[in-house]
Amino acid sequence: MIHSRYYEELKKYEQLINLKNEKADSYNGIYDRWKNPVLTAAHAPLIWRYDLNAETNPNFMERLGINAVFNAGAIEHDGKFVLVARVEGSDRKSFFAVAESDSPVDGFRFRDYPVILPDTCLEETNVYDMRLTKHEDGYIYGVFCSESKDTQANDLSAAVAAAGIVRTKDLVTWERLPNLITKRSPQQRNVCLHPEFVDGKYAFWTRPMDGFIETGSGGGIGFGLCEDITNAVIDEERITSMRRYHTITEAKNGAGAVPIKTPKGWIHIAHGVRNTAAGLRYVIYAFATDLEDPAKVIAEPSGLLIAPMGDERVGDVSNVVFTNGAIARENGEVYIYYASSDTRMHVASTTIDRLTDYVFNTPTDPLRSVDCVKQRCSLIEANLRLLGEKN
Ligand code: M1P
Repeated sequence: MIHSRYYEELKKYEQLINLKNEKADSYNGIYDRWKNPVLTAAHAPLIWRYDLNAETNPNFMERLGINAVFNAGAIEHDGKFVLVARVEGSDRKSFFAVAESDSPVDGFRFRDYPVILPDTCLEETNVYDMRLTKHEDGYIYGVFCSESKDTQANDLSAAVAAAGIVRTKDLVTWERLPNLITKRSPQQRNVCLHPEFVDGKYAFWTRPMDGFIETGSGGGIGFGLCEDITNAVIDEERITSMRRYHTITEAKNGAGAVPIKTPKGWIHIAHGVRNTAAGLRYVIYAFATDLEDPAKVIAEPSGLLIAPMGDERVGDVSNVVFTNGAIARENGEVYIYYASSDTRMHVASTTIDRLTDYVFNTPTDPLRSVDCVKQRCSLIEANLRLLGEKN
């Protein structure tokens, strides 16, 4: 017999899923934030968490809790907005689950079952942060972090990060391919497959790292080519968007959403990390690369695009915003799905036109306070002149 409490909880759950979203008040002309998170732990279906049977669960307890839902890959598929979220159980292990909606900003509902990844990598303990690429070869690829225990180290928490690869045509059946091998980088996280062939090869955005947390000598977001996606090996990685002293990418950075193709270049929405007395601070930033030579950075607006704001600042890993998925629609709309503080998913909306204007017309970072002041003074001067003319 189904526990009577189930129906009460179901009512609340349906209210949450059917909650209409609205734009937040904040304005910057670049994008609109939306008030409600699009996915949270409470969006996990009740059948994932409770045993509904009144005999085996008389107190209607959560048997398998969900701790957080964040860092989702995003894609438009069969007329739906689809997020493949990182779902973290109370046991700290993450898995992937598909949530979809007819709307880009609300109504996301998880499918009954999580993604069943073929268990081909026996040392793998945890999986997370899938980037979804609709590749011109006809497959949808998911590239994610495959984490294993570092058995060579004495430290109990030492881990090794690699890029796992799956592919699908229907988001139901997933074929697992061997993990990416980067010959010059011992660890990889935040790897993303480029949607087009480059010089007839598969192209990956990588993040060379010496260790699991520290990128060490890794200079920024890398770019590498491989002949065969079913046995992906990258010999050389070229550094594209670099880490720089006293900028938002000083500690590390990483590819985010799959690059968006625009007439002026590929627009990248990535994350940058700096260290503070309160720990690492993650923000989202943007840059553009060349259409002919996608590894060549051609525009780098100064500073951050999205920083944690209000409630977004607090969560399991506070002071973090992180994206690994955006949907650029044929009509020019762009939805940036981002997580806050490794806890929940949000959306910000913009357009290709606005993003292009932002990326190509925002001044670059002059890298020194004195030059930043000069940059700001010339803006103020031009504005005062204009206002003077008006009066
Ligand atoms: O905790 C913040 C983020 O940390 C990692 O990102 P990076 O590899 O750049 O440090 C990832 O594990 C990500 O999942 C997480 O959101």
